[in-house]
Amino acid sequence: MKLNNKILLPDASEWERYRNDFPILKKRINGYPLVYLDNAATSQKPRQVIQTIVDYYETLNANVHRGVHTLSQISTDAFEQARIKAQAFINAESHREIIFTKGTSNAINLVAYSFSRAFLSPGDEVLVSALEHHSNIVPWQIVTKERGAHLRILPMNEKGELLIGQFSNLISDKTKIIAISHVSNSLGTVNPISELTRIARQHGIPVLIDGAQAVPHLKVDVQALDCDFYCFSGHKMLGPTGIGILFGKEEWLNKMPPFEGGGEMIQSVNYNDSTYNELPFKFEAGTPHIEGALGLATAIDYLLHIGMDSIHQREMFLYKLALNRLSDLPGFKLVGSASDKSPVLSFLIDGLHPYDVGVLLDKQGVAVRTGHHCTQPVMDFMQIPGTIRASFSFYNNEDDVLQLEAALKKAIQILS
Ligand code: 7TS
Repeated sequence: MKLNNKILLPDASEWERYRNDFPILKKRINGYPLVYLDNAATSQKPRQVIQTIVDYYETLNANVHRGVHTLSQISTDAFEQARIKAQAFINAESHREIIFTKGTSNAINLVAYSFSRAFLSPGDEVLVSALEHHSNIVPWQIVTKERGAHLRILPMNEKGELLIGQFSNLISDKTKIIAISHVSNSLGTVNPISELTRIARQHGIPVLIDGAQAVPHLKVDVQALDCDFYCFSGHKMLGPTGIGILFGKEEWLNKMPPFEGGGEMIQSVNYNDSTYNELPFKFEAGTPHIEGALGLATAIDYLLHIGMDSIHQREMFLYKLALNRLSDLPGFKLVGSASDKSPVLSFLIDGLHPYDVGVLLDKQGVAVRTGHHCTQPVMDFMQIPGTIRASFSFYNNEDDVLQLEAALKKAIQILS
């Protein structure tokens, strides 16, 4: 460990020890060591998370919240402990504000459908930003169309920074909710959320934050951000797929109708009517993804053991190293140069199609994503078909950056 700006940073050998916790990173792809740079799509999983899932099925498996039997009670306790871990991780005030979902998309859909049923009328507006993933556009598009309401867009500049100066002008008494990403998945821009929520608060408008790309890389405190909803996915932060979190302020969740009906979300049912369970269960119909919640709790422990500040510094070091090494290559063009960035390196090589470059990188063991990254409006604004995206995690290392550089040089040579 070394002290850097009061953060205890792991040294190179400690980072290598963390890396060794990820069994898949020992794999070879097409005869080369795997260089996994598609972390924004999904992260890899440490053996601790994998073991939690195995242990669950070998020693704990029972349905939660229903059995009188011992196993069901142990399983319920573990599941509810996972909720409390998620609550502490984002500093929510109460466990009642933590809803288990399938992931970010599911969490945004939950809010869009439930909120719009209660609060959206013809002529109303929902404000999103020009940087959103399709998951934070399409649900709002569906519900605004259903309700005769409209979608408004906060624009950005060519660096990929939101034009915050226009935010107040886009808000009116028709604006019912604002939905904005914390971090852009295709350009890596970190948006100034506290500034946005401060202005929204003055108008009394609730704010939903899509935190899918923030939570794996930054310390997130929903009370400090002062947002009303915050959504994220377990699988992008070392956890399993199929589990995510919706944080919602109790004041809103209490006023919103259930999203889905079924077991667990009710207090009583007859053929005329039903009464709903208390929070958070009102929004959790059916048997939940129990081992997913337990795996997510282990992932949170893992991240907190390293420390979000150390993770952020490590990832930005790798991002800057990669940017430095690649920017001299012929035709290299960075896409997304906001002043506040996360470790997402989106780029183009002049004259080459991103897909062709991606295929040649893969042939040399380097996994990147190419295309529009589920942000077609961002690509339309930039007037490009897509980008090549290398997204970093703390378990990447300098050798990964060098292998990316070598593979990209070769791809350029072959394709030019
Ligand atoms: N919001 C953002 C900002 C995202 O990056 C993603 C997934 C989602 C929402 C949806 O998350 P899900 O877990 O519900 O699928 N982003 C990406 C990506 O960048 N590459 O693959 C998936």
